[in-house]
Amino acid sequence: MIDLHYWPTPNGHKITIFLEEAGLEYDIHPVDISAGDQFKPSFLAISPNNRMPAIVDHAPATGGASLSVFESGAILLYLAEKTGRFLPADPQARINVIQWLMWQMGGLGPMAGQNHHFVKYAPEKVPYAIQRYVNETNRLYGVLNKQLGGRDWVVDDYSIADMAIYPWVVPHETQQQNLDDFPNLKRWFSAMQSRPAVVRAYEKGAPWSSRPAVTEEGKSLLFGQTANR
Ligand SMILES: N[C@@H](CCC(=O)N[C@@H](CS)C(=O)NCC(=O)O)C(=O)O
Repeated sequence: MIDLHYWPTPNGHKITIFLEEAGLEYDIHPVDISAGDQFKPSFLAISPNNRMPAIVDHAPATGGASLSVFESGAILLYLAEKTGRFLPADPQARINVIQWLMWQMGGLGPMAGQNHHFVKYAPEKVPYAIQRYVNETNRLYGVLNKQLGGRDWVVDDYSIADMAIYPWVVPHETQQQNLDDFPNLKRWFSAMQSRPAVVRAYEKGAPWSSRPAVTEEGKSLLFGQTANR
C-alpha cells in the first residue's frame, strides 16, 4: 500500500495519473497547502521542502522498511522502477524519457508556476513579470509541439514524461496559451484527456478540487515564505 500526500494541483495530479495507470493501491492523505498542512512536523519528516506531493511506500520492492519519496519527478521515477512500467529499459529510450521528465521539472513546471503566480495570484499586476512568464510558457509549448510532431506521445511510447507534462498543460487558458497555435500539442492533449486513467486521476481529486487550490487566507502563508517561514 502507498500513502499519497496530495493536493489537487498539477504536481499532485502527476502521481494520481501514474497510480491509476498502474493500478496500484493507494490512500490519499490530503495536504491542504492553503491551511498550512505542509508545515506539520509529520509531513516535514517525509517532505523537508514543505511541498507536496510525497509518498510513503509500505511495501518497497527492496523488501525493507517503509520508505518515503518527495519531489514529483523522483516519485514518478521511483514508481516506474518499482513497477517496471512507463519507463523503458533500453538505455537510449530510458534517457529520452528522463530528459523530457527533467524538461518538465526544470522548465515547464517552474515557468508555468510563475506564470500562474503573476497572472492569477500576485496582488499587483506586474506587466514585465506577466509578459516574461507568458512568453516563456509560450516558448516551452512551442518546443513541446515540435517534439510531438509525428509522435503520439512525448517519447514514442506513453511514459512518465507524458504524465508529468500533461497536468501543466491543463491550465493553458490561465497561462494565456491557445492550443490552436500548437496543433501537435493539441492532438496529444486530447489523447491524454481521454485516457480512462487520467479521467479517474482527476476524479480522485474532485472532493478537494471544488475549493480553490489557493485561498485568500492561504496566499500570505504560501507566498511570503522565508528560511524562517
Ligand atoms: N518540484 C516540486 C514542486 C512541488 C510544489 O511546488 N508543490 C506545491 C503545490 S503545486 C506545494 O506543495 N506548495 C506548498 C507551499 O508552497 O508551501 C515537485 O515537483 O514535487
